[in-house]
Amino acid sequence: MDKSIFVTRPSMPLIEEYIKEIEPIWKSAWLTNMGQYHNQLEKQLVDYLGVENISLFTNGHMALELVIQAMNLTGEVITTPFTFASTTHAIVRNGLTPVFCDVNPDDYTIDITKIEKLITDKTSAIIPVHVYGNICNLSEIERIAKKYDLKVIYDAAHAFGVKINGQGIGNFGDASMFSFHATKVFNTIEGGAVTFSNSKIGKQLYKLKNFGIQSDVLVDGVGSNAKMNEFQAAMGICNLRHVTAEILKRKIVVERYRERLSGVSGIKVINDAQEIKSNYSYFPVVFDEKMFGFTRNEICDKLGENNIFARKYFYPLTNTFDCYHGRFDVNATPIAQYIAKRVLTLPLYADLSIDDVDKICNIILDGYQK
Ligand code: T4K
Repeated sequence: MDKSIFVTRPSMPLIEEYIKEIEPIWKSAWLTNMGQYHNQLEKQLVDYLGVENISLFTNGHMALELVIQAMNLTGEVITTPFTFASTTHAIVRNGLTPVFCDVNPDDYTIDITKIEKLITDKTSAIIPVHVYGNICNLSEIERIAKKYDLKVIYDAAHAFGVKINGQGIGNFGDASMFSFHATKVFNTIEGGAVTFSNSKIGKQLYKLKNFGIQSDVLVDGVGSNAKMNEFQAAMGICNLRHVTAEILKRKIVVERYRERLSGVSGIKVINDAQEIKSNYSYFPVVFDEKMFGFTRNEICDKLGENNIFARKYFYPLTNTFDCYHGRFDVNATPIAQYIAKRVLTLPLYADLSIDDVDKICNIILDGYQK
């Protein structure tokens, strides 16, 4: 049987490199609670991401939940349903109501022409998603947020290291959340971060991820526990040494996919925008069954029969989840619905060989009639 190919595989340092990195922990016996590795990684990420402020978390989801809490949002938050469960859950778990805006059909980010119609006197923020690392329309979102006095928190879980006109993507809006999960371009096993513009938010975030503790004798916030531990941070320090090379390897994989699949009738792939330095985090393909001759599900099954496990990110839409049954109008986001039914994210990771990409493309194109 052929080896299995999964949608992704974590980038990892050599085991020797990680062991060398963590050895001092046995002397210091300092395992967590904002230790030396945590602080070192924070500094290194400020440089790498080109941002002013950062706060590390035990995972991306808690980072998002707590930055929403730190902003003291109320009422309604405009967001998109074409995302991972985390984005919507983080809003709901803060006692807020997500109001779903449709996505645009070009890059599946929030449709900026539809935001203003959704704003009411209860709206306090917009939480757009840089889905697959595709960057939202930053200037238009900023214009709308200013006009209606709304906070903006970007879900940048997929956008680690992405730059626009040379500027780190974590510099936009009031804050951005990055995920450092094992499946991401850069990982700390589990992990995440918030980058933010106002240093007051930093103090709030620090407290919220550490039980609301201000000092030994003063607890003045209802905080959680979402600290990144030293083993996670050490993994991050190792992975950060290699991340630029890993992104380049991903780029080669993506270029091969594009070479094989662009221009095929009924297959939509997204190309790099000129002003964007991409991180090549995901490779989504949208199948129009009428033109291509096969449905997304048929292609997904065919790949599965060959031990190739592509994923239907992001199907189902979060506004159709069972846990939200009857709560949202599932027909309010028709473009997102169209894409979610047809999208497949193909395997993509730094060590995926070009032979494997060709094998995947051959299976996809098998039986396709020009
Ligand atoms: N916002 C957005 C837009 C997100 O996409 C995410 C996470 C978040 C927020 C929240 O960030 P975190 O709290 O996760 O930091 C995976 C990831 O677990 C999740 O981080 C990610 N988005 C989501 C898109 O994908 P699953 O449920 O699909 O993971 P799983 O376990 O099925 O893994 C996918 C494939 O990856 C496996 O088939 C094989 C491979 N894999 C996975 C793991 C965990 C490995 O090779 N090694 C591993 O250790 O959610």
